[in-house]
Amino acid sequence: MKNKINEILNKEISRREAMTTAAKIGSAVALSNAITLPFSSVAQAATPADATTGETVRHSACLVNCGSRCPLKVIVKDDRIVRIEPEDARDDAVFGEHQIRPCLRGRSSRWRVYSPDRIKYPMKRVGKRGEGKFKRISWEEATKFIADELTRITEKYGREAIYYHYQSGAYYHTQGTPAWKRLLNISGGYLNYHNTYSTAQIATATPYTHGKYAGSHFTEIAHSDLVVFFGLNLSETRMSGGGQVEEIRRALETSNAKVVIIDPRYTDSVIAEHAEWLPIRPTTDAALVAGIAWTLISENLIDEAEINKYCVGYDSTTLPPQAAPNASYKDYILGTGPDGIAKTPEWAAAITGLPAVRIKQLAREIAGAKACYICQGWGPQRHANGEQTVRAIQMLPALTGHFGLPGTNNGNWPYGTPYGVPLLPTETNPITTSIPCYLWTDAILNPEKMTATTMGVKGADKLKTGIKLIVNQAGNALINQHGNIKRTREILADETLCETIIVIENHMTPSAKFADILLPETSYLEADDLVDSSYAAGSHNYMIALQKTITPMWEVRSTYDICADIAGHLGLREKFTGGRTQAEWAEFHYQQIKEKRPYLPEWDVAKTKGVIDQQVATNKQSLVFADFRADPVASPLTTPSGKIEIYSQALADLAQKWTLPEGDRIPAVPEFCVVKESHLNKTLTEKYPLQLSGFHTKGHTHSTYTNILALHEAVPDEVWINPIDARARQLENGDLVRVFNDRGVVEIPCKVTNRIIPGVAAMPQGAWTRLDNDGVDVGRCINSLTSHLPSPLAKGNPQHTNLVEIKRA
Ligand SMILES: Nc1nc2c(c(=O)[nH]1)N[C@H]1C(S)=C(S)[C@@H](COP(=O)(O)OP(=O)(O)OC[C@H]3O[C@@H](n4cnc5c(=O)[nH]c(N)nc54)[C@H](O)[C@@H]3O)O[C@H]1N2
Ligand SMILES: Nc1nc2c(c(=O)[nH]1)N[C@H]1C(S)=C(S)[C@@H](COP(=O)(O)OP(=O)(O)OC[C@H]3O[C@@H](n4cnc5c(=O)[nH]c(N)nc54)[C@H](O)[C@@H]3O)O[C@H]1N2
Ligand code: SF4
Ligand SMILES: [Mo]
Repeated sequence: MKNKINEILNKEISRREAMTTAAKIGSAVALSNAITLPFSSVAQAATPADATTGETVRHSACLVNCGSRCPLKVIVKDDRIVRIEPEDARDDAVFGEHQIRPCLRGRSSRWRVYSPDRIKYPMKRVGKRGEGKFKRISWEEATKFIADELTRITEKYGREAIYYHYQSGAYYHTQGTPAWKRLLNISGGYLNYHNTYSTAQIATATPYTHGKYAGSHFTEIAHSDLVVFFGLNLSETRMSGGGQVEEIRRALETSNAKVVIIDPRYTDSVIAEHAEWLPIRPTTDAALVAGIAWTLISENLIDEAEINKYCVGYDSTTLPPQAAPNASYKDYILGTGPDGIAKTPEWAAAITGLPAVRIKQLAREIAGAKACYICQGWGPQRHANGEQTVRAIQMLPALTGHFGLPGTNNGNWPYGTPYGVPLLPTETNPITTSIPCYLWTDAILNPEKMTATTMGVKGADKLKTGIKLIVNQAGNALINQHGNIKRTREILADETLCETIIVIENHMTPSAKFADILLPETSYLEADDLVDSSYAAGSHNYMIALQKTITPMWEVRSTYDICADIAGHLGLREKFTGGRTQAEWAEFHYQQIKEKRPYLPEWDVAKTKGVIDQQVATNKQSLVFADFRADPVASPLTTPSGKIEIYSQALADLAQKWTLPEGDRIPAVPEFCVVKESHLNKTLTEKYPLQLSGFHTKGHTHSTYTNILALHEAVPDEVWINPIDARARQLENGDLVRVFNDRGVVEIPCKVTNRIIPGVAAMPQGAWTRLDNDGVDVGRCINSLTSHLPSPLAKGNPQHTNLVEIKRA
């Protein structure tokens, strides 16, 4: 049987063929009937692996970027993965039933390993760039070619021409990204990026208001009576049983707090948290906050002396001396500021789509709550005005005093507390120049325009050279995940711009097709490592040892070994390895941890345990701003004034210095800024009347897991549209539609549902782009519709801000 499976697997099956065959036989994947569906494997989870069946248990983990990190119990027979189960719950005093359960994606990882899309050998491009035509080469040829290209590009353009692209496909500790960064650093460095596709706007804007950036853990909700979430959707985006979704479930069980969720979509979180849904127009949260603030001030629901004790710029008494006398937040809200508009609930209602009466009532509820926990997800900030939305939401706790006390938050998102597993040391990058993560295509196309005051370059006034060599490891943002795919394709297809593209992948993704050199890496089920819990584990943290669950297939290799070989060609092998194998680095890291935690078992035992240790953060680590609340003078924030900066002088200065594109603004107080692509643009909406927002779907993690057909059966990629909008277009649920704007066309079935606000459509992000002969994206990738124009301050991705029209295909 094993030979039979290998025979089928080794046959080069194209993705299209596999899909057609799968459809024909009605099975998720038609590779072999010996491989069962992941869902049936869950049903078998109760059967323990034992000697009589010839099955053994191995331990791995799902290393994708969903913010969680789930251990996987992998059942293996004859060097084949036969099923995946959740790790057993540890029934001890600390964790009770707290089991780190993987979601449907992690449990289907076997299909990632045995996918017909797997890249099996190192390959070199033979066709035009992007065509996806390659020939097999040896590892020796591949690693020598890369070493030579690094040398050639360095000599011709300098080291800033080398770029390590944003990626988040596999959070390894001893291979993958840290290995590449170590190699690039010891051989001369590379052009850096700052901020990410995930949090560009929130991570950039928050320090201006709060300094250090983090929120209270959701465990605080156990002490709240009211919870207000803006675009926070844990039930679909933080699904691990070891992470935040579990944390919030328990906290709500204790407090029974009322939950209000503000989102254009009626998300699974609204259901799971028994919440009230306030359907809002995308990009308008700052207007909602302004309407709430107007009510708070007009109805005398706030304590201005208290606000002025903790904040700068609420009213004219605490404005910095450089500011105009009517530049305060209160002036902005009451209409006595420069724009002269009172931000009444009626004004906010016309913008947000929410009834004025509900906006007023929400203001009263927040003011009247004993302990209100206010938090935002990252959807509201992934917009063209995201920075202002972020700072506006942070106003609510500041105005109502719901911060620094049990049951409260500061309006920010709560990062997990790491366990503390070290990464392979990357050494120091001799290059300090850095570009905003979203602007790498500009750094290829127009490097001369990339300066500190126009495009947010840091560490230098401007770029010395354009990007000429890209390393793209475990990422699909080379094509699929970046805004405006058509534009990206055109830039990358021109070999005179970026001369060399190196891709390291598991699968033949849209990005992999743009490689000049394509290298196959192990999947995490074929790798050894020692990893930490991820950033959405909440107050819970743990350490997992990964074992190779099967022998790595074909010629796939660990990037640690690949990078060591490239280093060898550059005469740097010893410097790269530091005299250790990858396994020895993992052991070395473990010994460092064990020195601080002597109770841990010896490595030989630990490395076979899967989850080695679990901890929970203390209450003090969980609640933010407690010291500041108790004494703002003795325990100031890390802002320039030490207070919450409602008016930011730093932003006012920056707005003076920077050159912004027409229409872009960086106000010093959190104002509602109208974006080019929204319902408020009366010209553009004549052509494209629907706002289109993306969201992170249960069906995949970005584009990882997208090629698992069983997951498509469970969670199809569909565009959500309200029955009112569907009726106007004569669309029925399930109809194949075309979603289009000036940037592209996507063909996708529609889901007609009241779970989306009228006037707005929503599409899951992460499907693999695939163009038909007419250039229509039949792969259903939203980035055929999104724009690449960056937001004003962070120069971040506005990928949720789009206007489209929809018609039947
Ligand atoms: N299943 C799954 N989980 C994931 C991921 C995945 O791809 N799949 N990706 C992971 C990663 S890397 C990240 S960065 C996070 C992303 O986490 P988020 O950025 O929080 O996820 P999104 O789905 O983009 O947005 C969250 C919610 O915000 C809503 N929203 C959009 N625009 C607005 C707005 O203007 N105002 C308001 N109030 N709400 C708005 C969306 O409808 C959505 O329900 O998720 C992580 N978890
Ligand atoms: N329109 C729109 N676009 C978005 C977003 C959005 O909300 N809307 N979200 C953005 C966000 S928040 C993010 S974080 C990015 C995510 O974008 P990326 O970081 O590019 O994430 P993925 O699309 O999951 O691509 C990861 C790749 O890594 C590969 N991979 C997985 N495991 C391994 C491994 O062990 N080794 C190697 N070599 N490869 C591996 C997978 O096969 C996959 O192709 O997308 C961004 N793009
Ligand atoms: S995708 Fe996230 S929640 Fe799902 S198994 Fe992987 S780490 Fe866990
Ligand atoms: Mo992300």
